[in-house]
Amino acid sequence: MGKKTVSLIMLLCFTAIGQLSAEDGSRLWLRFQLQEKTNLPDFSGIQGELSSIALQEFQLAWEEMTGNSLLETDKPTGHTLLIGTLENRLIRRLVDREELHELGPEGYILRSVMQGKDRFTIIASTKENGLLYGAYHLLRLIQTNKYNDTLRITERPRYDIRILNHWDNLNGTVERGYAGYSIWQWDQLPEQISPRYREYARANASVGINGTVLNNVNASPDILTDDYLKKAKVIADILRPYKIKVYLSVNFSSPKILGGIPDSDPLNPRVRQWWQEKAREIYRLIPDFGGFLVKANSEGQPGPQDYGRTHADGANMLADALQPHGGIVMWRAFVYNPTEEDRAKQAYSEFMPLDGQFRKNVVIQVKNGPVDFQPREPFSPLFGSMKQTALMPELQITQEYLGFSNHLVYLATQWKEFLESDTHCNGDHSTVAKTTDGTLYQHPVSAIAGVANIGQDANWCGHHFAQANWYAFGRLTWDHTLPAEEIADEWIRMTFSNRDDFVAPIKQLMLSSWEAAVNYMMPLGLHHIFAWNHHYGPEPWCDIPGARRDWLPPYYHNASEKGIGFDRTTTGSNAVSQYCSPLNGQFNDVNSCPEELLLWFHHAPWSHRMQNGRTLWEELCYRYDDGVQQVREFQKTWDRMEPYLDRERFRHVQSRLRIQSRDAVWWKDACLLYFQTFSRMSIPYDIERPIHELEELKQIKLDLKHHN
Ligand code: BDP
Repeated sequence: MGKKTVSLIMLLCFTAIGQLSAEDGSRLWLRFQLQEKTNLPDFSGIQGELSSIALQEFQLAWEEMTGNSLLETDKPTGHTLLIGTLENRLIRRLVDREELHELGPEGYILRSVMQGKDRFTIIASTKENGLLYGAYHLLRLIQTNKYNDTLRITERPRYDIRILNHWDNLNGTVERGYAGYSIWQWDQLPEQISPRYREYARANASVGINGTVLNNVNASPDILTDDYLKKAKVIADILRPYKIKVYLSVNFSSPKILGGIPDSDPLNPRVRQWWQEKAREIYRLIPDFGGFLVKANSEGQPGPQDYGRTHADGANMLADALQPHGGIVMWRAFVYNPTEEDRAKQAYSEFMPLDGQFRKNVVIQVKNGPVDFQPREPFSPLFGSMKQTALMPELQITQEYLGFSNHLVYLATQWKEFLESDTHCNGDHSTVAKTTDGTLYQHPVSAIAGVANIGQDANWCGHHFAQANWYAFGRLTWDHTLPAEEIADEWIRMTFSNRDDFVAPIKQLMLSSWEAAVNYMMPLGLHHIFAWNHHYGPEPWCDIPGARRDWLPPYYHNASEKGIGFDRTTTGSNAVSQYCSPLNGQFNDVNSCPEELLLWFHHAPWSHRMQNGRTLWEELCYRYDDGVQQVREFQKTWDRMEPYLDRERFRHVQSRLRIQSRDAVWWKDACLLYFQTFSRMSIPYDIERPIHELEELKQIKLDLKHHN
């Protein structure tokens, strides 16, 4: 038997074993499947510092992909992979120093270079951070069959801080978490260390995430006790080699609760001193500690307003404590009160007057929309408007309002729509991304956060496809100009298969999945019509006497015989005025308001004519039905994919799609049956009839019997 035949047999055996072995999703997109030789670079050796984490990670992956390790070599011949900083003599010779410096500590060059007969693939950076990201870039190219011998890649991240927010409680539960208990096993730390911590670090580093807030924004003061800080230190030590900094959410009342001080007033010198000492204590344990995340005076959390002080007073006090150590404060703008003012206006009303009053190491963390991670919202009007203060977008990776981990919803499309929204606040093309990444407004630091969807489930995120959202979040924080499609493409290839017959339909499915969910849940700008407490299913009717109005669906949809939607025009709450011109005018006019946001900004009559000629009521019916039909198509597409993947993941996704399909019908029926009780003049909705027969239904009387 020739050498070639033996390796072919080995390859086939490996592939067969790979297919038989359990695929529980635990390896995420870092599966490094055994590759066919034709897909691999013809590296003859590797050169770099053995202690380099980038080199180690590359070797590890290479071994998985080839079954062999790469030879370390001092004397490059053939095709050498060269990984190094400017301390490496060869790198100094082959790479322009200036060019490298311009890319900063996290940027890198990934390049193919010929030197006489010798070929090099180079990963160069001024720091180890860049080498690590470069190594993962090269691995991604190999895994997705995109490696070639003419690479000319220079990269640097768009945001400085690319951070996950865990809403994980110290008792192991996760607020709005749908993938099991928290991965942080506080009860076992610091003695026992879960192997998952390191896997978590690798996964994050591979997509460019460089920070993590370990605990819930609804923060227990205990996190700042000696015990918990020692536990946090252990996690920080594990994440550090992967260039991930640890941050903590803090409770504003900590000085009072832990320090025995009578209050936590930010202007009280004893309180200020308590925070300074706490900061020193933290930095003794975690020298590169990132800083604090704070939810203050929001949903019952304590804050500076408890003492008649402002958000700026509170944030600046913490910023002063962290400043000597290089830490930052991420102060959240998610604030609203049960006042008469439209909830969507409140963050802007509270924070705009404070613009310019925050310390340089404070970043205001603003949710993408003005209300709360709804399936679709316009961007928060703080973006673009607040110019003297650094603002960081907060996205929600966990699907609190998008079907938990039961629904397949790829969120990169939603995030792209948000990041590319033009605020017009600094002329045309002042997109949200450009107003926050340092392009248009310069601040000492730029940042972006995502609420994590990670838990102890074997597949980390509950749904195999929810991993794509973790992945996409990282990729977009690194480069928000990447198309959602390209990110999906990479993820599918690395997570499942490179086969085009699989990649193309699944990519299509992912790209339409967010719009489908908007359709079957809350089309045309409807929002917050969930069951008020768990946020899973529809309850547009939910009205609890005595409860806060701004937690209840009727506050948001305002359905009546006259019409439906929240009037935020100049004759309504006037939220439109918080947007820069010409958006304010555009949103204000029912004829120029984007139809996707119609009911966000307008209370429109049921008979309102849509651009396609349908009435609003008809369009609502069609949208809900479209959503249902789309999910049914997803099911069919997925069923056709059976031959391309392992049984375990196939079945898992298949059963989740079944739930999603059932839920989509539930949403459609609940919302349409409820709304039509108001829309009497319009065509009735009949639960038994497909909506596309709507035209014929004009004469048929509503029959609610089936629903009861
Ligand atoms: C809401 C969640 C709640 C969070 C809050 C927040 O329902 O659990 O605590 O946001 O962001 O979406 O603080």
